Amino acid sequence: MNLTEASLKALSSSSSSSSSSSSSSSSSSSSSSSSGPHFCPSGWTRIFSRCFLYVNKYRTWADAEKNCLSMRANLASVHTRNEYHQVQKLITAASPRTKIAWIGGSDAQQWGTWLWSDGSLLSYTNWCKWQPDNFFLSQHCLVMNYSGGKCWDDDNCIVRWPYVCAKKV
Ligand SMILES: [Ca+2]
Repeated sequence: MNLTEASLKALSSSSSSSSSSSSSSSSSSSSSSSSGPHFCPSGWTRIFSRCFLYVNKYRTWADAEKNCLSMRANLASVHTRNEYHQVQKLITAASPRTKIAWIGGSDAQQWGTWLWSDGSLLSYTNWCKWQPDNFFLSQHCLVMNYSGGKCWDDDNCIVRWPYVCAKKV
């Protein structure tokens, strides 16, 4: 569990136990309580042990991550080739042409050191040839479905792309 998840959990448990009057604060994710059955929320797709959501709205990487966080998720991390293909299928199903999309990798903190925003270890990679190239020394966020190879590219974090969120079931 990463820090963000931990703090969100702490927030939700304190609000549910101490303030019964403010029921609206937890309404957005009421169907996914940790004690309930292990389903993905409506609209999310289960891929192995996580729930994924493709959001076909153009956002910067940070705004995309922020929106994922508001749904108790992070931008998606991807750990195997099979998982990558499943996420690609999710995008293809929602979008006539497979599109470039943000996922949760970035090396903004330390150039060349790629991290997933959900705190998991970045070991599997699917970089396109010549990538990551940090073009104009300005590319520190990870897009998938780049070029004909539908592989990964580092892009400028303030470019707007659709994005994929993921969270544990
Ligand atoms: Ca690049």
